[in-house]
Amino acid sequence: MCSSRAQPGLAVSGAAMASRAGSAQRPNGGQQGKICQFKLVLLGESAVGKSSLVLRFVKGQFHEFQESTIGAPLTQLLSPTAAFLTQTVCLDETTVKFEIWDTAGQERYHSLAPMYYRGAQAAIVVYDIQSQDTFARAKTWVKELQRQASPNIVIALAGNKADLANKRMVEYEEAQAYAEDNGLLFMETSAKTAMNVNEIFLAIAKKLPKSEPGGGAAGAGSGRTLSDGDGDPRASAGCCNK
Ligand SMILES: Nc1nc2c(ncn2[C@@H]2O[C@H](COP(=O)(O)OP(=O)(O)OP(=O)(O)O)[C@@H](O)[C@H]2O)c(=O)[nH]1
Ligand SMILES: [Mg+2]
Repeated sequence: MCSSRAQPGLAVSGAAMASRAGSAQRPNGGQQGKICQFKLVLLGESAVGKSSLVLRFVKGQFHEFQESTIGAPLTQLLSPTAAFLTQTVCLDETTVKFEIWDTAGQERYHSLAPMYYRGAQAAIVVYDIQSQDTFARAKTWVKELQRQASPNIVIALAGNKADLANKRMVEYEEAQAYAEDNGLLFMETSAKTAMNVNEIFLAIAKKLPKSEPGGGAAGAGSGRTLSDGDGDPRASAGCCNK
């Protein structure tokens, strides 16, 4: 069994991770079948909670006053408009390792987004349930991904800040219908309360194609290990190593 809690881990570069192969060592000493590594990008209007969702998923933390993303210290030279973290989800027979690119939502950085979603196997497009504008922006991100990202990209729509449902401006049903029409995974999330944060990453992990049929895609698990570090957004991921 994988540990069900995030653990402090090592800083690992994207290039180093991409070259890593072999089977996963479980904390109890057992061996898992294979490791699949995928590049995942978060997109959405500024202040919808992209960084907060990543922080919650990777470190189990939430900051009331999260700084707007313009870069993380280690990545500033290579990629000034996104932060890079990794996190691993254990399914029954597969370990899914996400290379997570948390982009800056400010409009002035829009033209740089393709650098991050190019080659991504998964994307989480985030909006704030308190704002129709952010939902409209999420739709334009989905369109852009459908036109310009990898054809098989798994896209999840996250209606974040679900803890503020009393100030809701986007109805659950409206977003769900949109997601259904466009073949997206959909969940309302809260980085603050952790509602559906692990779940949305887990749903993506399950939906991502594994190279071998039946290779753990349907398994349920929530264990994770943690590492974070710098890397190159152009590094490709998505291999399955037996
Ligand atoms: N109540 C509540 N506040 C949230 C939630 N998620 C994020 N926030 C707050 O919303 C603000 C913006 O969050 P960020 O995670 O920085 O948003 P972002 O999408 O990364 O913004 P950019 O980096 O500018 O693109 C911060 O003050 C967070 O504390 C949530 O689920 N609930
Ligand atoms: Mg951010």
